[in-house]
Amino acid sequence: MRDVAADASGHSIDHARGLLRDAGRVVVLTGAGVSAESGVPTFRGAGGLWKEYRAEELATPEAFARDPRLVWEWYGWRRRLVQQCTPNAAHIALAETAAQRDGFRIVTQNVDGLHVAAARAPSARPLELHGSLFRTRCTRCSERRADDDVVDATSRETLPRCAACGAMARPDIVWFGESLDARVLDEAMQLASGANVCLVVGTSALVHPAAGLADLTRRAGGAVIEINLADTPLTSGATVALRGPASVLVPELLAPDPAE
Ligand code: BV8
Ligand code: ZN
Repeated sequence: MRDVAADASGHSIDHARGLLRDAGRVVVLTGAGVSAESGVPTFRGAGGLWKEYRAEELATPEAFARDPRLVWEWYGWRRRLVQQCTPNAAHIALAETAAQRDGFRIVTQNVDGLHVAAARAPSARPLELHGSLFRTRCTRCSERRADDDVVDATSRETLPRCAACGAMARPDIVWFGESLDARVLDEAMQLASGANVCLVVGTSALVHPAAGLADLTRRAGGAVIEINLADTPLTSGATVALRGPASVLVPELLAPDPAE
């Protein structure tokens, strides 16, 4: 039985809150839409373009091999942009719930680090499926390093270098055509197939394998709650689909019952 409300009517919210209340294990899957109200451009929304490039054109190993300076210039721009942004009410409500409630885990496609910034406890730290804007990885020895410096992309010589072996460093981000970190993907699939509820927030659900996680929950008999401004390929299979901005609907959904 699917309960879709054009807007987030009380009935649907109550239904979704009931599912979350009764759930032992919850996995949350987020996309760019959860950070849109923090000012982070989404991929397919108006801000999805940088200069004349689409994200899918620059976020590939081929683009980096062809012109690492251009790709680093893009990631440098995104890093500076995101450093002006702060977690919104959706990030904060998710982090607070994950800190207070066992079996409530956040899995994100976002590389903006806003779920990490909102986390006040290790259990609230998200699984970052696609990496982070604030980490680099060596192109030779794969050494990973936290990095929130300003990127100097004036020439190949000025690009970030590996502190261990001196080779060129790349953003520690999963590009299109590249496999996700096997340990991270495995943990995400375990969480999804073991969850009673998969809460999907702000994703167009077009990029795989991330988009397949909600189906794992559904196939295991769990419920899927979707929060988005518009329909997605997940809507038809969702138990409850709520329409509205994440920063409003997520806190409403996760607020403790008045009685409690
Ligand atoms: C891989 C890091 C092995 C980069 C990213 C199966 C079928 C079809 C294709 C494939 C498949 N398996 C593999 C593929 C190929 C590919 C893929 O899925 N292509 C798509 C485009 C069809 N997948 C891969 O390449 C993956 N690797 O599978 O390796 C392999 C390799 C080759 C072939 C087979 C197997 C790697 C994918 C990871 C790529 N890296 N990010 C960077 O950031 O620079 S993906 C990137 O795009 C994001 O991380 C995210 O995953 C995706 C963007 O989606 P969203 O986050 O959802 O954002 P979007 O803008 O699209 O939507 C925003 C949504 O929010 C909208 O619905 C909107 O309505 C809503 N919204 C907006 N505002 C709000 C809101 N909702 C609520 N409130 C609001 N305020
Ligand atoms: Zn190295």
